[in-house]
Amino acid sequence: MRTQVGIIGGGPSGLMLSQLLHLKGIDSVVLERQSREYVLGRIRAGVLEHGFADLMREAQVGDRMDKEGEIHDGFDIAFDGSRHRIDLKGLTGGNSVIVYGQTELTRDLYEGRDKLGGAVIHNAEDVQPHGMDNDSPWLTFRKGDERIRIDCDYIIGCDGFHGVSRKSIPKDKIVEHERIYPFGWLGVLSRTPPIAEELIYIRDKEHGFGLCSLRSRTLSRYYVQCPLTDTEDDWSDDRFWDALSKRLPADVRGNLVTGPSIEKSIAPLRSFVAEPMQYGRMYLAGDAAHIVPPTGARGLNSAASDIYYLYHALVDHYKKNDDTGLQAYSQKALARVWKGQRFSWWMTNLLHNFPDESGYGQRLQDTELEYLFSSEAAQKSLAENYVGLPF
Ligand code: RFL
Ligand code: PHB
Repeated sequence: MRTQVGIIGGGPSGLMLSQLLHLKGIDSVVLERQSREYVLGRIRAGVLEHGFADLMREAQVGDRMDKEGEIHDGFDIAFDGSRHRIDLKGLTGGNSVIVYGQTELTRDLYEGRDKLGGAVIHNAEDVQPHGMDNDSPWLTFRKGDERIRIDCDYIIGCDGFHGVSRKSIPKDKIVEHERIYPFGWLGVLSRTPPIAEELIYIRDKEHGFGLCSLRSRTLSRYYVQCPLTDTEDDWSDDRFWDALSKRLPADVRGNLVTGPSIEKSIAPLRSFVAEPMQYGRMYLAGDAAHIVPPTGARGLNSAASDIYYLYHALVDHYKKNDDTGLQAYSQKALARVWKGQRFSWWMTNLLHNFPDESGYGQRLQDTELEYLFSSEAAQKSLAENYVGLPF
């Protein structure tokens, strides 16, 4: 087989890039290790910035998002029993975010790929990139008993944190920066009406972080921080609702509608960046190159800016014979990635209980929140990062 751009990973990054390239007449093949059902079963992001939404529209898959996604002009932070609204719209001069699940947008991207006849190969086993350091790279994978080779001009690693792309780069050609947090997020999806119109981020001094989010008016998504040693089996639904309820500010506690969980999972929290995001003719994008703790809702949105830069760079290469975008890709993408890292780290520090933190550290954390609530300048900084810095 031969294609222009070989993409490893059929998550949001890989699908979005292949769809955008297709619309510009550039050929690609997406190799995905899992089945389509498996990819669509992953419950992850819920908050999109407008830059991401614009890419969805440019990729001609934004109709359902525009119809069913909810525009959110603000969210609450609850601390010490009271709630403070972060007025995203007012603080950013009219900006907001869109609440639309990653599952839904991945489904839209798959449908977009189907409609155009895009090549997405599922259950591709043992995918390997080769020859990235010369002019004719290729991919190999197994499908059943068949071993298949795809020659291409470029390889794009969109295969998430545990993917093969980044791991295929020689150790002396890449630097990895990492911070692991001493807790995880236990997430529950339930077919119940959300507790409030907008998201509520909670820091409870005694129990720690909580988050009330949603997917629709009938589907709620909640999180609480939990020890890294816990597993889903440690958390019955009753135990979860009790833990969440304890963190809720008193004035909304009565609005919580509980029900059976339809999904429950624990995600460890990690900050990670690999530099540079390129090795020869292979470029990394999205979670393959960097991840953030989900507290600032930046992960998918950071992936979107990588795809935006790569898409334009590849179009310039194929349509204008101009490689400046490709040459500048890593540097340009990383500049924005690090801002998302800083913000996610800051939000995580602001809102979680750190088991080993001293009294001094806890007082600083309290003061950071008190300062935030009292300072419009501090709220503006939060708001402009949350809605997404310009691409
Ligand atoms: P993905 O989604 O991990 O997709 C990578 C794909 O590559 C496949 N793959 C391989 N394919 C072939 N060969 C291999 N060797 C392969 N290895 C892996 C995988 O099966 C998979 O299909 O990466 P991508 O596309 O870069 O997308 C990134 C986002 O998924 C991620 O950043 C977000 O979900 C992060 N995130 C959030 N981001 C936001 O912007 N806003 C949010 O509100 C938000 N909330 C969240 C989140 C992530 C969470 N978790 C579980 C970590 C909430 C949570 C709880
Ligand atoms: C979610 O709805 O899953 C969600 C929302 C906001 C975050 C993280 C996750 O910061």
